[in-house]
Amino acid sequence: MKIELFYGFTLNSNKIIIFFILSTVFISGTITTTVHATENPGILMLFCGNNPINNKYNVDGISAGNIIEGCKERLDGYSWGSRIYILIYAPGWNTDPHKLDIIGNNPDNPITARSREGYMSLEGDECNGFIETAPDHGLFFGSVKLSGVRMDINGDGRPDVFGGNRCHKGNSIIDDGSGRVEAKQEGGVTVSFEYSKDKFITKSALYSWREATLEFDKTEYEITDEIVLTLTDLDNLRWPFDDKIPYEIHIYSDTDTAGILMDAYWIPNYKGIVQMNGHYPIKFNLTYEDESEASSNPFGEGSGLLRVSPGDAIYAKYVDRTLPRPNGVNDDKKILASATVINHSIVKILEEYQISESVNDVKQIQNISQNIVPDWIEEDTVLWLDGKINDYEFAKCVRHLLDKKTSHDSNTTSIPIWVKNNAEWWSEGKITNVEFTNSMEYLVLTGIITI
Ligand SMILES: [Ca+2]
Ligand SMILES: [Ca+2]
Ligand SMILES: [Ca+2]
Repeated sequence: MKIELFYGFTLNSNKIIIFFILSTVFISGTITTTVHATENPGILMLFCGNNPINNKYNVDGISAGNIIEGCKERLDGYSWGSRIYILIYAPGWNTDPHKLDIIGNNPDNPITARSREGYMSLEGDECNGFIETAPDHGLFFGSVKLSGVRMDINGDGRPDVFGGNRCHKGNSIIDDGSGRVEAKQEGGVTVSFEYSKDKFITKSALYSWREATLEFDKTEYEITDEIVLTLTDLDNLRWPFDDKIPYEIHIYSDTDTAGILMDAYWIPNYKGIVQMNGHYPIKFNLTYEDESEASSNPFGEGSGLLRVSPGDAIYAKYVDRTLPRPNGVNDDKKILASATVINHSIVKILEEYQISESVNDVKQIQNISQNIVPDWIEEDTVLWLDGKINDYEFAKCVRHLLDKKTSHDSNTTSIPIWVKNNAEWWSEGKITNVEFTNSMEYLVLTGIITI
């Protein structure tokens, strides 16, 4: 439910309640009695999809309402490495209006977090409780991290996450949070605050693994293009919150089927829930002449090199070991992507023949059809089909054919009308180079050449 208030805020139902509570506080002045023992203490908890105190912590002129207003509530979509930012509005626990009070590490009034796999409690003076956002706010901030379970995510045989349940001690509540709970493939995490004896305020959120995606930044590449391939797996780790570990991507082409292995690393993006920003890009270049070469840069910022031939498909493969149900915890899945290297040999031939809307050009094609195919073209076609010569060499044969450097004999076939249509559409930009190249290959294979 969302309501536009006359104050100009858009608030969801929880925030409206808090808003009215705060309005009451502001209108009636300070509340001097402790309310955590009363029946209706007005205590509320929010899970924020962003860090709600960023630049607002203990700053003059910022009210508790300002901070709550900045919390983008999020109750699902977390994963096993997520940090959940939490606000608890508990005015009764503002015991000293001149001091930052702390809640949740009192053994009688603990804050706890429970997931499907884990349980963590802040009871004990040494644990980082939740800290008041300003001396007289009655609003408390903390965070709980989902710690995963001991598991190898990237398939190198060594565990990358280690799980574990513990409260944090002696470090910064603001930066390091309050504690961590184990979380595996999917489940719910519930945070609870016993604000008064046997009285609890709780909030729950869902977490799950997600299937990765792998995307090239274009569908067709020039040989000179730098290729950016982006892995997105929201279940992987993020430096500096976690270890900086590589995620291996296998890159290969029709010409180099062995290809190269490239390491992808997270590009830092701290906006909102870090777990929702899971881009792990790699860059590489193409070559016709040189050997393929993986990047030697340990942080994945250098460029690799992949050997290709004109018209090749290029492929990328990543193995996602963190899959949502109905997959099991031990399942993995190959995530694949592909793109094409533009075949300039054939495109250039066609450009030389200036295929366009003009009648002359159609005649030109018709002239080609009158050409006679010599035996060596047929032989090369067989070699090409068998993969013994590459597209580039074959394209040279086609060029030769189109250059009419061929002898005439009796073997004549005509070009199918759809190939001519394709030529026309291509010249008008209605179909892509790849589509047209395919029709040219068809022309060569079946329109002109009969094997
Ligand atoms: Ca206080
Ligand atoms: Ca590993
Ligand atoms: Ca995944």
